[in-house]
Amino acid sequence: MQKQEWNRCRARRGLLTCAAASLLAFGAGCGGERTEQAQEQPGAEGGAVWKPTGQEGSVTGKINFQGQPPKYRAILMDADSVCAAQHSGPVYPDSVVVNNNGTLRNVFVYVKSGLEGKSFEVPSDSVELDQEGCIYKPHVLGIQARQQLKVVTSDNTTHNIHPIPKVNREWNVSQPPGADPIMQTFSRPETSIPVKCNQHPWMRAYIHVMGHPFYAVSGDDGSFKIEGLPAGEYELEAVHEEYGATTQKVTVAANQPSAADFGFNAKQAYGPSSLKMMPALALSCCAHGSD
Ligand SMILES: [Cu+2]
Repeated sequence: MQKQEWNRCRARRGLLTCAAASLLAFGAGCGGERTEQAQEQPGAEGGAVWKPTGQEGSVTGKINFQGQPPKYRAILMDADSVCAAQHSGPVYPDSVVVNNNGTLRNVFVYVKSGLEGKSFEVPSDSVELDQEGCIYKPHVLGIQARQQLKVVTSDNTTHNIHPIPKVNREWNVSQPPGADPIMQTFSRPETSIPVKCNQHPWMRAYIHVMGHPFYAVSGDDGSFKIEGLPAGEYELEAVHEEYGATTQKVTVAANQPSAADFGFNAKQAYGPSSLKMMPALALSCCAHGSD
């Protein structure tokens, strides 16, 4: 803030208000510089960008399930005949899906802590979210902060993709039949971002934004695998949209597979996921436009 401007401000708004405004203006200036640095040097926020050495280990496991899953009614798609016509039988919500072997599908497992001080390259390939038969595919996906999300549609009806994040920028974009893919990014790590479609209220997906590439989603056999982890001690978290989150510690040795099974019980209360924005994994606030 220039001297003249400062005097004008003090006369009109008082000393404290002007001091706060001045600090904010200074902060904004610094943010601008940091943006340029971050663009030139992607790893600047958390030190050098981590590179694999070929000595990495892995973690595999499965998500066991106990108890009674909710009994769902078939989704009523009559409101849009295009959606209904694409299914020959009843379609059920894919919130709680118990596999034939008693395991739970669509659980997101990720490294919650143990990677402090490392920063990671943003993959150049995109992660795809399709809309097929008025259902999101996949139902749960992981993506790195700043990596491109590519939303495509296979349906002959208009969808409306509307993620509702808490710490990222909210967006809401329509996609008519045959439209180009919608390309979007999320700037900050955040678990469990619900995605809805304003046209079809039953459509729901969950996006988990990570500051690193170490995550997986349990599949139709309830298993998951996180590969390429540097040797170390980690805390893993398993997150399910209905049951919540549970954590456990795991040690990964160089060139070795480790095992970590999780369990969810329908009768037990679990807390919500609580991804902390670790300094090394938190990305610059202003590196990508307005969010
Ligand atoms: Cu839709």
